[in-house]
Amino acid sequence: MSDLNIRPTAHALGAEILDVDLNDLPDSTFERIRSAFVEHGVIFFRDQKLTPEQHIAFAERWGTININRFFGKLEGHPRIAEVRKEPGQTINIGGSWHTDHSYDEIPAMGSILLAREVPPTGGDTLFASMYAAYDALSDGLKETLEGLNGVHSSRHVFGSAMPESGEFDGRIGNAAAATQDAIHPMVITHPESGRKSLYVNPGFTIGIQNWNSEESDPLLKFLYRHAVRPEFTYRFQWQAGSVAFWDNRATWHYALNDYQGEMRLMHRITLDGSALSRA
Ligand SMILES: O=C(O)CCC(=O)C(=O)O
Ligand SMILES: [Fe+2]
Repeated sequence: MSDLNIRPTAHALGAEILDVDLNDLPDSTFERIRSAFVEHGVIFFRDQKLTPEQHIAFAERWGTININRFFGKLEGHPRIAEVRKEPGQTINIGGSWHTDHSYDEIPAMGSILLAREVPPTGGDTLFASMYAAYDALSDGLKETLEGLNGVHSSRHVFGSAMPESGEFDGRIGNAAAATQDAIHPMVITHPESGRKSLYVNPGFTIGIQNWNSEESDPLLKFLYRHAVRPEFTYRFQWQAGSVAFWDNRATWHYALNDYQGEMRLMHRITLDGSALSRA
C-alpha cells in the first residue's frame, strides 16, 4: 500500500490527492484513485509534471479518449483540447455553470484538466455536487423529477448563431456540428456509485420533454438556483501543474473569468462515458 493521502476538500464534493506522481502509479494506487473519483465527484492533484504524452497515458488508464468536436486542439496532439484565454481576449471557455457534453446521447464521463499557465490571481474553477443537490430536494419533488426527461442541446452554445462566435475564433469552432439534441432523465443513477444525481444544467438543458417553456422554465430555474447553494460547491485554486478530474455525471463546473488582461492556458483530455439511465 502506498502512502497516498486523500483529503476531502468539502463535505459535498472534491478530494485533493497528495503525495502522488501521476507518471508513476502502480495499479493498486490507481485503483484507490479511481475509488476516490467515484466517491468525491472531482479529484485534484498538485505539482504534476506531465508532458502531453504522459497526460494522454494517464487518461488512457481510465478509458477511451473522447475528442470534443468544438474545442481547439493542441498542435500535434489532436486528443488534447486547449482551454485558452489570451490577455487580449475577454470571454473565457466554460464561464457559467454547466456539465460538459450533456448534449451528446452518450455524454462524456469527465475531463482531466491540467493547468499549464495560470494568472497570478483569479481563474479559479467552481464545482457543484449534483448528488448533494438531489439529496436536498423534498421527497415530493424527487418523485416528480423521477418521471421527467430533460432536453439538452449544443446549438445555442456552439452553433453558428452563438453571439460570441467571433471572439471564440480559433478556440471553439465547427459550429456546423452543433445540430443534435439529446434527451436524458432529469435524475440519473450514477453508473458507478449507484447514487442518484440531478442531471440538468444551465449550460445545455433547454427544456423538459413534453412540457412547454412556460411550464419548464420556472422549474428549471428553481433547480439551477438550488443546485449551486454554497454548501454544495467547492472552489479550486489552480497553480501551474495542478490537475482536476471531474465527473460529468455527478458535478457541474464554472470557470471564473476574473483575470482580464492575463493569460490562462489549460490542457484538457475528455473521456468517453456510458449511456445514462434513471435506475
Ligand atoms: O477552464 C476551466 O477551469 C474549465 C473550463 C471548462 O468548462 C471545461 O474545460 O470544460
Ligand atoms: Fe466545461
